[in-house]
Amino acid sequence: MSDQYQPKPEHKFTFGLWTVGNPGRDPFGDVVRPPLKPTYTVKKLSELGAYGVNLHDNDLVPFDATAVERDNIVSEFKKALADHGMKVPMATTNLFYHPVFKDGAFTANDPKVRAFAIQKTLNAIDLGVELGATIYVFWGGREGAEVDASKNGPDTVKWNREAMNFFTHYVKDQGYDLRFALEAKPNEPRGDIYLPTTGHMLHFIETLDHPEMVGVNPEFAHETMAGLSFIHGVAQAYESGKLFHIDLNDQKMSRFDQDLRFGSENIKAAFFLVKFLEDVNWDGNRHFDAHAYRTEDEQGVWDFAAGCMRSYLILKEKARRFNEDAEIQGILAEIHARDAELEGLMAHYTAESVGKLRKIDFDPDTIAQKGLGYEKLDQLTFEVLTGVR
Ligand code: GLT
Ligand code: MN
Ligand code: MN
Repeated sequence: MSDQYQPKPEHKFTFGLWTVGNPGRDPFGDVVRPPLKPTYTVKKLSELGAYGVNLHDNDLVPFDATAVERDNIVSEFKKALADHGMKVPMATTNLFYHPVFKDGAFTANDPKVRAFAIQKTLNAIDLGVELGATIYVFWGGREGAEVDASKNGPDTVKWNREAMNFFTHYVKDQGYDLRFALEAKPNEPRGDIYLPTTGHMLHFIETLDHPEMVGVNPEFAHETMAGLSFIHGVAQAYESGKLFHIDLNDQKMSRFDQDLRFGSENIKAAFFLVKFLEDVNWDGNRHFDAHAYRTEDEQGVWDFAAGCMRSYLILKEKARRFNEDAEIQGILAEIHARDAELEGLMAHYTAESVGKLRKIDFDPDTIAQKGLGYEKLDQLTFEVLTGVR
């Protein structure tokens, strides 16, 4: 293995405890791997070159743990983090596994369930902050419906909003350094999940009491399940200052949430994503929310984790080559040729610019005759990716 592709903490790669810890259960079959102890996962991931681990409250502390058990588990885990120089940059709440959440958490019809979900999340926020997290993810996997007669659409949006507002006020009151990242998914485990895409989330955020504290956590698999372009959603979130976190994995379109090893399916889409994050020098962690195939034993799990990071670094190197390729850059320079006068007119509405715009004598037929060279550009991209250039 070339050292160039060896992950290091400075690359800021993180994994959820639930990702490498995924035991391979699916709706048709039981676990295929024994559970991994969180402290062992910390050690193994640090040996592979990761920067940190992220977790749900119950990935670390069992749902029914007593306060004393909780404190013992947390102090043992903190020791493992310190021993291996690992961080917990992000935390989240498990609001989907226990049967109490079968009809949702913040959007369950039963107010007792909604209140319990808020109580559980307050405790989980405290846990995340205690471990050093500065990003808190909300993935509302059970916030949805199969029976549309069962819930009133606007109520579910309102309840979701009230919960988010409750938590932003709590975080401010506590003086925590914590921002929220909302993660969308179109379906699974619910027939339909509310706020199903990153675009829905971006609008919802603007309706909150403290929108500045809340951004998104787009996931490659989830946008792809919805048939959408992940990179376009990521770019929009970034441009709005809302790309607080990211879930990297891979996915075949229109299927169940596969959470595949990063780069394993859509190489070109993964490439443009990595290129984007690196070109804009995005300062977030490169978090992998994926898991090993069900066919794997523990060694396969570490092969999977190493593969996610190595593939990212390989694509990063390909992005560097793309950016330095004279022929590609020549085509891009032509495609991106600017027109300061016209762009100045379009940038801001004024009555004067309307007058000027109306006077320009465009020749649409001539403009339309120009070929744009995208065939060549895309072929050159393919050649960079396949190592021919
Ligand atoms: C669950 C889900 C992921 C979310 C996790 C965070 S939980 O594994 O499939 O996409 O990011 O709650
Ligand atoms: Mn995810
Ligand atoms: Mn997923």
